[in-house]
Amino acid sequence: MSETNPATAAEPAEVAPHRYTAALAAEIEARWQDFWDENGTYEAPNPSGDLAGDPELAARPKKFIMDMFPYPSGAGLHVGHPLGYIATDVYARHQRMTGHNVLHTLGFDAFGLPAEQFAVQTGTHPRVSTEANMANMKAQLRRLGLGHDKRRSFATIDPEYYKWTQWIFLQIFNSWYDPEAGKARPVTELVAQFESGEREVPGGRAWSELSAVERADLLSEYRLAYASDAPVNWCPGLGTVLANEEVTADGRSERGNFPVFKARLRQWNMRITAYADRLLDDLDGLDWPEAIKMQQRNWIGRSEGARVDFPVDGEAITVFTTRQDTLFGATYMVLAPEHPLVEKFTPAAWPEGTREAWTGGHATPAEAVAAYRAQAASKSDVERQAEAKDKTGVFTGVFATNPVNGERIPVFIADYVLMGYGTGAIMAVPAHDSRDFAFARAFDLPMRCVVEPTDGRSTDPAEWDDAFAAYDAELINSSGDDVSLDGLGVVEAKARVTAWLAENGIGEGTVNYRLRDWLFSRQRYWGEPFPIVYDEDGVAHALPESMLPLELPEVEDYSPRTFDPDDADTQPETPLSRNEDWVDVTLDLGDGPKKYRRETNTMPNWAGSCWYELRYLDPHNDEKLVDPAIEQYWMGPREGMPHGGVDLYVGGQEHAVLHLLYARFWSKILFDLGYVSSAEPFHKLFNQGMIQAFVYRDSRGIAVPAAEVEERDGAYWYQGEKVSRVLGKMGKSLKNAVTPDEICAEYGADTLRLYEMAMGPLDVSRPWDTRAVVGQYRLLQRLWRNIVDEATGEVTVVDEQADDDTLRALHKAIDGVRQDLEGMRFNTAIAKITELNNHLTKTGGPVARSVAEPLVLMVAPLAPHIAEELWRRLGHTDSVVHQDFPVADPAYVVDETVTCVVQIKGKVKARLEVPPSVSEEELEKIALADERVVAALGGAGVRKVIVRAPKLVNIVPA
Ligand code: ANZ
Repeated sequence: MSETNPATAAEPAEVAPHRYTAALAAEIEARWQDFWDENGTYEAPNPSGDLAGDPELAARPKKFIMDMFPYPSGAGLHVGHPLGYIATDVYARHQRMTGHNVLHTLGFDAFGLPAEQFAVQTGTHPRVSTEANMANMKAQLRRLGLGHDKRRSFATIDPEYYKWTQWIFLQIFNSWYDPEAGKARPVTELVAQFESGEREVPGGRAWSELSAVERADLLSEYRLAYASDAPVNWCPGLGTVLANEEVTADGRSERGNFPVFKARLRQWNMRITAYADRLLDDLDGLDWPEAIKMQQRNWIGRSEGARVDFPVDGEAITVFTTRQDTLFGATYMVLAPEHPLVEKFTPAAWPEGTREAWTGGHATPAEAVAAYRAQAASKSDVERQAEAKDKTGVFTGVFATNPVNGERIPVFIADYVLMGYGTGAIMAVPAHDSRDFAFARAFDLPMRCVVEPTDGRSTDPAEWDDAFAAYDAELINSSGDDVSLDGLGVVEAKARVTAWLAENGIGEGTVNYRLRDWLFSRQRYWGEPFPIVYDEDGVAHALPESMLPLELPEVEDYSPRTFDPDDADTQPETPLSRNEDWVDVTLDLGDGPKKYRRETNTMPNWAGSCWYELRYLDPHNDEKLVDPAIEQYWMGPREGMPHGGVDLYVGGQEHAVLHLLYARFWSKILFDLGYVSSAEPFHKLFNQGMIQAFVYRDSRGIAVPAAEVEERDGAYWYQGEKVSRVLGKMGKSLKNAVTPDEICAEYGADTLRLYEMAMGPLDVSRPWDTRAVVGQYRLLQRLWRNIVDEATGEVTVVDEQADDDTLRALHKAIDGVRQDLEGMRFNTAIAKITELNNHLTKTGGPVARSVAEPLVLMVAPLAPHIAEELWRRLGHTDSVVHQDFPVADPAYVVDETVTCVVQIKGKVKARLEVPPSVSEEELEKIALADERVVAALGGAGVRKVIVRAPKLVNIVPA
């Protein structure tokens, strides 16, 4: 806004020399920031190091408090970014003052695309630009006075850090999941089982007879990190594989708008699916927002159902269904167009019974199938899953047999069935599944009602508008020669038919997951290199630990090779592969020097954030991932935290699944292998809201600089033109970013901190309003004035006893602020401090030391610089950071009472002293129990009681 700053406008022309101004705040803040750094004020002692010789410290409970660490973007921070960092800082400071040993620091998640793209455009090494960005962000964050243990900070791009990311990769590569033990075990133990014959080698040969390649292929089926030919989104125009989220609905790259093809390429994967059940089950022990747990559950998508075989031409189509109870209602089948059986089946001509509508107008099944497959290939999974009513598909020309009743049912291909889910084939039950219903209507297929409708409709699907899909209903029309489900409820019918399928070898109960294995390689430069080399037979070998870190080599060109955008038959060529000196190496991996080729993909940018909490614990360890005693102390399980983990993790909701799921997965592997005692990384999760900002747009819809917009007569104007205003995101592209630097310069960091914390409950989004910041500035000015004489700079507090009113105000504030800070209700804590401070201002006269000191201590977590300054000025020599938080005297906290008048038939019979907050029910009870009232009623019943809490009760006797 282009108006004069109200704070400076309100400043008298002659500012008192010792007034709390932005200039004084800047001086105080810089001075204490330097002091804290020099004195290591925020350094957290570790149990086996510093704590070992200090029993008092060692006895303290710990608190490990973490933020989701930032990506060092070139744009720097706007005021929205530090919201969470300030909140964790306030919380950490309060925890320190309430007797905890607090670990709080911040690192950088610094591999990633923006730096790489910048490198491609400018030739600047990503490390150079990333480090410049980090330096800038560090300076911005330091200005906020965040109490981080700086010895523990690092970036994921540091070779000393990614050495351990690579090391963890190797542990994962060298492990398999043993479903019987329910945990990961070393691959060497699996090999021992094959060698001894305890576990059979598939195909019945002996392990010793297998070639090296055969052994490698077999182990690959078990390893938790494995290379496989996975269908991926290959974009020749960009020269890289893309994540699903990077592909548009019409099958093109979001960036560059090039065609994207589904191609099978050799890629690294992580077998996260092996952990699906544990990832689900352990959610129960976590203190996370329910919505996030729900998103993880949905992502994992556990469905209990059955696999059922439908015979066809001597083969079987296996379907996955969650409604095996509806088998008698299956009137046709659908295969995903990519299903491998489709080629096998397709007969030369349309068989008898084929309807016109099923053929798609094609002369033969082969033609119809080929045309339909081509059409389906151009659609994304998202499009295919969309609940569109117009279903498409074609008949394959074959009929399958429904195993429960022997009926011949036609087999279709249709794109609403996906290859990547279940078995890629379904039995269609149009009466009870909406998608099948729509398809059956379009293709004129029979429907049979097998679950009796409970909503009043008939049992004839021909009369329906949609499927009947309920669970609490009874089965009908479901009797065959061998099995009958009629009269059973859905749950019993499922159990009955599943048992029957299993007895007859036709199917079995099974659990299916939506979760897929994690595609773990990228064709990029700016990521962790894989510690893997291939021998001449193409067998992958792990590098020994002594060869870690495997550092990223220097390259001339950071971009992947691009191709003709329409040439689907190309293959990615990674930036690392062009560096032959690096790629082709002779190494001795224990059996003499041999030639190898390095893996030239890099890890995805999620890798570095999968374990960073552990590095904060023991950041300089180059012998071990983390010292077990240190890990146990900060993260180990304890009461209320069955799986251990970080005590508080704060970050945005956008990381609900991927990051949080991947980090949980890695934790579980490290736990299984005995490297850590915590099976979960983050015990408590908190999502902060967003700081929003007004976006102003001109008539063409283009955002205009918010700072230059004027408000006049309820409308908004930019350069004489009327502009519109909506609440949106804050950011450079919307031209509405406000930087913390500007606000610090204008008011100081303490004011910014207070403003951000006072804006509302932390988990709620809130609009930024620069003009409102001054309110918190004034609070700090009044606080200062209550303790320091603005003219002389002398401390004005007196050693006299405070009056009762003030003591009550003080202790109520202490009681409330303490609870609010513990509960992360920072906005209400600030309101209580403001109230107390206003009370002191109103009372006038010098403030008693016994009130001023606890007030300063209460302010310390929120506005640490001014608190440190006032604390010292009050004569203390130790930092305010490690003082004890004040404790309320209960004698002053009890509510004062108010007098309540009790009337019977309008006449006053009693006066009661009650708390002002008494509820109506409570007050009625107290009144009716009062002996004077009981006596006055003289045994008469009560007809009516009118209560006006807390002052009046009127009783009407019967
Ligand atoms: C018969 C049936 C009858 C089904 C009924 C549903 C209702 P969730 O719960 O999400 O796991 N299905 C199975 N594989 C599929 C695939 N590859 N593509 C599309 N749909 C597929 O969903 C499981 C249900 O989704 C399965 O149960 C199957 O349809 C369908 F009244 O089988 B059902």
